[in-house]
Amino acid sequence: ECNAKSFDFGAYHTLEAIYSWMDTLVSDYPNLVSKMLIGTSYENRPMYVLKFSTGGTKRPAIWVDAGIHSREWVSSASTVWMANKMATDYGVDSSVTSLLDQMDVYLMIVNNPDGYVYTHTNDRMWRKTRSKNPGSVCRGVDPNRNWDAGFSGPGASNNPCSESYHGPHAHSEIEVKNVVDLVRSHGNFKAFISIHAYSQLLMYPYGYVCTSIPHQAELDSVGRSAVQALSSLYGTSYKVGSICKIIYQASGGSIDWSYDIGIKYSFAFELRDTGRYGFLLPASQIIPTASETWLGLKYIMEYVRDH
Ligand code: ING
Ligand code: ZN
Repeated sequence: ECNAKSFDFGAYHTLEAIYSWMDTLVSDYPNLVSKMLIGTSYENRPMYVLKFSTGGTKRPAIWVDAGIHSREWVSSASTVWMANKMATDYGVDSSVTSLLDQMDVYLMIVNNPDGYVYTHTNDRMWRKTRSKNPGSVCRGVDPNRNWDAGFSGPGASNNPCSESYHGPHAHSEIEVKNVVDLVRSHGNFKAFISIHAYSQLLMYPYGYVCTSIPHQAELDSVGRSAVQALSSLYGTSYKVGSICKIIYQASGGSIDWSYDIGIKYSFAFELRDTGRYGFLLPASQIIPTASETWLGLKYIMEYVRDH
C-alpha cells in the first residue's frame, strides 16, 4: 500500500502504481482534485484525467496531457510530480492559489495506457497504440499523427509498420477520440499542452505546414519567457519555435488540432535530455526535470489566466 507521502516521485512506476497513486491524491485533496474516467483504451484499460478545481461550472480551463507516446516515460513521471506539486501548493503558493481560484486544470498523466503497459512488459521502446491493423502483422498507430489536423499529410506514414503510422482515419484511435470528445464537450479550454520527450524544446503550431500561424509572435514570446523560467532552475537549455521549423514537419498532431479548433495557447514540450540517454532518461533526473518543467508550465498557465 502506498500513500502520497510514501510514493517515490523519483522512480518510474507501472500503470497500476500510477493509477493507485491517483486515488491517494484524490483522497488526500478531496476539495481540490477529482478523478474523471474519460473512456477506455483499445485493450479496455480505464483512461483517467485528474481535474483540479475549486468550484464553479465549466470554468476556463487548461489541458495538460502526458504519455501519448508510451516510451517517453519522463513525460508521465514529471506530470505525476507536477500534479502533486499543484495539490500541495494550493493555499500555500499565491500563484497556484490564484490560478486555481479562477481556472480548472485537467491533467492526463497516461494518454496511451496500453502502450505504457507494453513498454513495461514487452518492448521498452514502444511508441504507438496497440490497436490491430487489418491486413498487417504490425500493430499500433502513432497517436500523435492521428488527430484531425492535416491528417495523413507530410510527416506521417501510411505504412502500419511505421513508427509514425497515421492510422486508417482521423481519430481512429480510441485514446485520441476520448480526449477529442472531452475537450469538445467541455468547450472552455484556453490552453492545450502536450508533454513529450526528448529534445528540450517548447513548440507551438504548426507541424502539418511550415507557414506561420496568426498568433506566431505572441506564442513565440510566451514560449521564450516560459523557457527562461524553466532554465532559471538548473540552466537547462531549451529551444522555442513552431513544430515544423524546430523539429520536423509532422501532420495529425494534437496541438495543431487544438489550435485549429480555437484553443490559442497550444504548446508541446519535449523534455530532457538532448540524446545522451534519450528515452532511457535515468530516474535520478525525474525530479529535476519535473521541477524545471513546472516553472515553464506555470509561466504559461499564469499568462493564460491573465490574458
Ligand atoms: N516528438 C513529437 C512527435 O510526435 C511533435 C513532436 C509534437 C510533433 C507535436 C507534432 C506535434 O514526433 C516526439 N518525441 O514524439
Ligand atoms: Zn512523443
